[in-house]
Amino acid sequence: MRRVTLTQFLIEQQRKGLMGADLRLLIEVVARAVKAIAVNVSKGALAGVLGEAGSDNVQGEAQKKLDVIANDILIQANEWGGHLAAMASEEVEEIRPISGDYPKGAYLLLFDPLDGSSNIDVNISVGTIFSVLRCPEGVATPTEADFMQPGTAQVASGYSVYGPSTQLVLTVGDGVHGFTLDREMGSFIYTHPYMTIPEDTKEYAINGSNERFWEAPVQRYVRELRDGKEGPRGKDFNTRWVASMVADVHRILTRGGVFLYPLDSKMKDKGGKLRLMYEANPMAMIVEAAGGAATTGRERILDIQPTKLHQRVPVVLGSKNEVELVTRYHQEG
Ligand code: AFP
Repeated sequence: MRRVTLTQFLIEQQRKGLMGADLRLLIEVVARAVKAIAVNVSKGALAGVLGEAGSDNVQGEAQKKLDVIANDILIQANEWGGHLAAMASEEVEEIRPISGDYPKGAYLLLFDPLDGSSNIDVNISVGTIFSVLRCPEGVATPTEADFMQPGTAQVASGYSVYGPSTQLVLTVGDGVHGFTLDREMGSFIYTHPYMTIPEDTKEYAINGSNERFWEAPVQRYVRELRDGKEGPRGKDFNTRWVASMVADVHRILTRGGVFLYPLDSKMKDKGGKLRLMYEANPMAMIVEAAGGAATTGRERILDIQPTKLHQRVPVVLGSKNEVELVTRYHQEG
């Protein structure tokens, strides 16, 4: 069997006119950073990388050592290549313009360096999420305002999941493609062409401990799922909740499902739990490109006009018919 590497795949995409050389380079550099993060994640306690870093991130959450390591790897890998005008990280308050020592490129890169990091110490899958925007025309030194583009403006997005194998999943708009890291060869191999999400599912993911804080439409939806065969849905549903968004989304891309991190009364003033620019937008682009849907319960995620770099939103994504039902329940109030 012919093994297609990520590099070959990207060159073929470029030949089809789906991306330029600079976007190809950008994705290759992110993939290289992902390999370096995978090495650190997989060493675990042997490399002394588990546990707290002793600092808080911009979200006020305790940083793990691997959060800091993954963030540094992504910044160092991407800043000198000439393909970026600026970067923004979920772990860092301000955007990071490309230093004057290096040439500037046409793209803005946003990333959540290590999503699900509270799972690291218990050896459960974590991941990296990234989103690529175009730097507005004529802007030499981008500011935060230049990042305030809706998810529909993303030119590429992707994530890696550091699990039993390391996988990289990405889209440049033409379908969703998955690659598995061959650790011996050090290269990503194209293993999952055109990943699709079935329209229907019997599996849902939500942190049920928040039930009493949810809004009525989400309480209704989940109650009906739990009522199973005897309830209005007429079929049994199963729950899965990894608490690493990458792992939950990856399962949905592999076999369907619906993922909810809805608004709840504990975090209403913050707007939700998950971050629009680093989690919701890139995942929504992937999920839609795979035939699924992604909303806040009220509106399509990709249509949101961001107002803040670290903005949070409610998220409902996955199998289309379930996402549409949740959204309808919100409209009905
Ligand atoms: P951490 O990166 O702090 O572990 O947060 C992970 C996350 O943002 C997302 O990946 C999970 O789906 C969600 O939080 C889990 O939230 P709960 O801890 O409330 O279940």
